[in-house]
Amino acid sequence: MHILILGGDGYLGWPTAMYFSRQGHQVTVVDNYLRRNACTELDVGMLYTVPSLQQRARLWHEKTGREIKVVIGDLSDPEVMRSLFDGRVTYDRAVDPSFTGIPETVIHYAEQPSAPYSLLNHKAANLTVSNNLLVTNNLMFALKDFARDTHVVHIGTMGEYGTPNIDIEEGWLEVEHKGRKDTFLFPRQASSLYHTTKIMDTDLMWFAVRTWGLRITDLMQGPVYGLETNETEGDERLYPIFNYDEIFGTIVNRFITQAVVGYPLTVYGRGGQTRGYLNINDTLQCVDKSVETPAKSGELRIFNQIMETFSVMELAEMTRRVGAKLGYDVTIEHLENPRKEAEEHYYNPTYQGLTGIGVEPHYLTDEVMEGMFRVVDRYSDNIRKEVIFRGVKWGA
Ligand code: USQ
Repeated sequence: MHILILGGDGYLGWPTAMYFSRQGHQVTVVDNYLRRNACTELDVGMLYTVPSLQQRARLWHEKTGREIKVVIGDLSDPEVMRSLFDGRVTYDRAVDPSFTGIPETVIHYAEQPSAPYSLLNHKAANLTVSNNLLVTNNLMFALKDFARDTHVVHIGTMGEYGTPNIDIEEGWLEVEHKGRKDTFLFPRQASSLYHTTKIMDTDLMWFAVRTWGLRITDLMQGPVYGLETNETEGDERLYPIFNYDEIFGTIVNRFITQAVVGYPLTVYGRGGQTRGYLNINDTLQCVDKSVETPAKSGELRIFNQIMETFSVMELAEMTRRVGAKLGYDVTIEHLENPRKEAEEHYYNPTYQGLTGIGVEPHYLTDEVMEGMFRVVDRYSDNIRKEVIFRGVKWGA
């Protein structure tokens, strides 16, 4: 299969590229280094230096003999997107002469992924809105014009639902109103501008599915943790981009980094905020199973991509417990919450769809966390305490 990965440089994009390449698929990655450049501009620091996409593809080739094709380009430019489907970008036919080049699957990660970044200021907000919506819309039009049978796997977010006071279904809700019934997208109410762009993505994709019969799987993913996948095999040059700063770092990765350098764990507010979490290896499994069993033509299939739920305080306590076992003195601090979000709330999402198509969940056990502590500790000299918390305020 030819798999096109949009956003191939990111935390999930590069591991996904190696995963499918290892399986023998033809993989092309596209990226414009938006996240790397934002990290440099904001001087956020990363746990280790990550080679460029071309360098990583070369390393991968040296290790496995497999090719990952790299295209550097801005997918919010419609011509860059269209060139991937209309023959302007040529793909290697050496492996299979009948290969048309049209990707059978597109995995769409090409978005500004950070909620705090989207609320830094009006410029970052506009970049988030324009990048995320234009990339998705450009993809919809390219598929309509050149590749209606191609299956899209898009990474959405559980944050689209927010924290409603009712059970969260997988994407859809049957509503009975004045004696009549219909099925609608589950009501969405995001708590950041970034999450709001993901709601708008879903709406753009639902329009394209209804109107042009496209086939799309939208994976509503929770925060991901971890850095080693089966393909990295302990070679740090193939590790994903790993942020621990307030803007691009996510909570589990941040808490472990904070624990390693003796920085009090930054619990925002009361810490009752509950989310669904998953291991980076399970992201790969979920995407893989979605690719293997694609959505039908004219179907927008939605899965909730989480494996278990935790509150912020539960994660902090676990980090403290595991850290103590390893000899770290971990403390917890409740900071005034810079975000506008419910700190105690009902949270009961359904998430059986992906296990129903064969995903086998891995959980955040003490052993898994210990493994992450060990890797992060190797880079403890690189950790810059001043980027851990800067307090980007939602309401300011
Ligand atoms: N939090 C803290 N302390 C911190 C960092 C976060 O208490 O130092 C809290 C936040 O207030 C929030 C929760 O932990 O309630 C999760 O925050 P996060 O920064 O790990 O995740 P979030 O901003 O929601 O976004 C991340 C990814 C995003 C993805 C989303 C899935 O950056 O790309 O879509 O997780 S979800 O959270 O389910 O919407």
